[in-house]
Amino acid sequence: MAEARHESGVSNEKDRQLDPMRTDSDRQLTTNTGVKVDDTDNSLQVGDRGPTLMEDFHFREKVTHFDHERIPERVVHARGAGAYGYFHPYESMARYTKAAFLSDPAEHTPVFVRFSTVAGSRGSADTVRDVRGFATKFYTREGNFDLVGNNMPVFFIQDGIKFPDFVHAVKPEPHNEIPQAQSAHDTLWDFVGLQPETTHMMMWLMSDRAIPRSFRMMQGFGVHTFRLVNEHGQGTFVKFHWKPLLGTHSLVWDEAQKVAGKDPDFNRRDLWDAIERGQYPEWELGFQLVPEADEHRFDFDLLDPTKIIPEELVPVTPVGRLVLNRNPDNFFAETEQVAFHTANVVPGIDFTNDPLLQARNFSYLDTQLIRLGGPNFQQIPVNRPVAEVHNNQRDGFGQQRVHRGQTSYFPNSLGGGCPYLASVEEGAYQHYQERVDGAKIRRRSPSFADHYSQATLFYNSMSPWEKQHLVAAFRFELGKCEHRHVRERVVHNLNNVDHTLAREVAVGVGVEPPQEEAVPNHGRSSPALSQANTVMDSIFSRQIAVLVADGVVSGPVLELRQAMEKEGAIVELLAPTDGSVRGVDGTEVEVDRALNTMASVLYDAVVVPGGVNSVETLLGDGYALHFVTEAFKHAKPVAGIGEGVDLLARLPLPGVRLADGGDGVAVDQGVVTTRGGDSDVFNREFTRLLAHHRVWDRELDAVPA
Ligand code: HDD
Repeated sequence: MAEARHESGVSNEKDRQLDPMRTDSDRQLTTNTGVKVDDTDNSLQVGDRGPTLMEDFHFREKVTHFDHERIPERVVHARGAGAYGYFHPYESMARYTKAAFLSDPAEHTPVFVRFSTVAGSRGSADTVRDVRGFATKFYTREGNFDLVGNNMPVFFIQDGIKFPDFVHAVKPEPHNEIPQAQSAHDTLWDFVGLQPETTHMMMWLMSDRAIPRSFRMMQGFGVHTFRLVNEHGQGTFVKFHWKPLLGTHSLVWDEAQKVAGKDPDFNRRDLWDAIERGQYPEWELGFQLVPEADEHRFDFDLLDPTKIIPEELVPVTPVGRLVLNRNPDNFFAETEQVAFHTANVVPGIDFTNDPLLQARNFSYLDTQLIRLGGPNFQQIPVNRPVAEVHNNQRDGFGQQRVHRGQTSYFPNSLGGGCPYLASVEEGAYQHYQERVDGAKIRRRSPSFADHYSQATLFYNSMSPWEKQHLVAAFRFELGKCEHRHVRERVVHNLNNVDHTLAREVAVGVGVEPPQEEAVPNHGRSSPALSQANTVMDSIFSRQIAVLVADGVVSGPVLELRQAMEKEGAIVELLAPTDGSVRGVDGTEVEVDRALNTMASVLYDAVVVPGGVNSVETLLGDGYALHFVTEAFKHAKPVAGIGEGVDLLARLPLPGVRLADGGDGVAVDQGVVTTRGGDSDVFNREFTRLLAHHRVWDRELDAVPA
């Protein structure tokens, strides 16, 4: 394992630091004190039939360790998946920040990234409707910088003092711990209806952003306005953006719910597999930069975390590239024990007075103390900086270092004055010297008061299919609320966003639609917010299912496979049973998986190739028929070749025009079919559809699957 890693050239400073701590258990079994063990199946007992003896130290140690194996899961973001990689800037950003890791394109900074859901516990499913965490630890040579972001650019609340209320509302209800990992329940919507500052974020949560196809296909945002500081002490406001190279793509809600059962590890597995295949996920870091002089230029407050800076007002400047190229060796040691903290910053990056950020700067350190059992958690391998650590903080549970010398205080003369202070010129962190004065007050700034304009901006920016999904999501979620007044209040609140939206949601959840428009829709939009405008130029790492049985005409299948794999897609042959099928020409074709172990929801597209007997077998297999129909329902490209087209003709695919007897290639509603046409044309059309991710203009609701 370690060798493979080095061979692939992934090794970096962090990797080398971890190496001595890696343990391979390819030796004789011992106790924790290193004593060799010859029997770990039978406890020490008196005679054949017991009792067990207290002196059996091996038994006691083994069971005691087991009894203590669990640590508290994260209070939010408990379920996650992580990976190592590196970051490098495209060019020096020294004009804005003195952070060393942003100053030299040649410098590759090691990173660890953890993606997560928020509401569910550690064992919940990946594809629930939820925000996704996107937390990056940069192991820079000036210390660790943690960018603890989400896949949505705004947040539910404006002040961190509301965080416990919000989390209590969104988590399973306290009396019965139902529902797991879901937002469709009364307490969340009760809170939301009473707390209008949640409105903008709820629009994001009801959008397709909340059900990403892959961690590799979602954006990341630092959310808050941070501050960059250059070597002259000059500050610039900044919003951090991560843009996935593969574009921002989502599942269909019906699909997401089914995936949660078919493969609860869907997103986690996808990340792991892509890295193992060498298809390393990549993101581009971008900055929205706002000079300090422009702080009050906007019709919202830069300190308000429920607001974006529309990209049309301040474009995103591309800054650098993040690549994830190594899976962790051990989930608990690394992904579970990694400890992020918004206050982990390096010289050149500073905070603003965003009250949510200020609260976070308290909360993250605090939570690690209970979660990781004491103040030495930074010494856990995944958390250790690659920068040197020297201070007088000693003792505490789990201290790993053996500090030598007589002194552990400052100032001292007995220890030669060590560790000694650094000057700012030598790289010491200096907090930005912002002038602040005012009375102590407990009041939300009036500049945070507009909760609707940007929610409306988001709504206006959605394509017709995104609006449809949004309305359907509100209907689904509110439809799960038992209390009518909860539904009513949310609908009433939505009327402040858009009258049509409120009315459409109202009809779906059986409450009286608002008669009057609360405020006129301002009509502005921001194209950058729509997933319809994302990257759609590649089928890299897309998963294609090809349904086969004995008698398949294998030639076009192999051609298709070759063409797709050349572009980085993954093609799997599924048959009623695993092993192999016999092609119509007698050749043996290897099968990747048995149909019943998979489901259409685990693929991006499906192909039914030709072969009279193969298609006849599949036509008699309800599972196969459901597979194709369901793929169609979830807006996926569907393809038929030869007799495979006959199978499609037997399915309830409303109004789809299929290839006739000629040698053409028909493309209709994202269904590509040919009876014997040009395979290049066929493959090209199929690739184009797949690169577009989904065929959103299809009528999906009519399909029974
Ligand atoms: Fe948080 C975890 C992101 C607001 C308190 N948060 C956590 C993680 C992410 C975020 C990605 C998981 C880190 C990991 O993978 O270990 N949180 C956010 C974002 C927020 C936000 C983008 C708003 C912009 N969080 C927020 C507030 C508070 C917290 C306002 C408290 C006042 N968050 C926590 C926490 C967690 C956490 C309780 C749980 C586990 C942990 O920190 O390490 O401290």
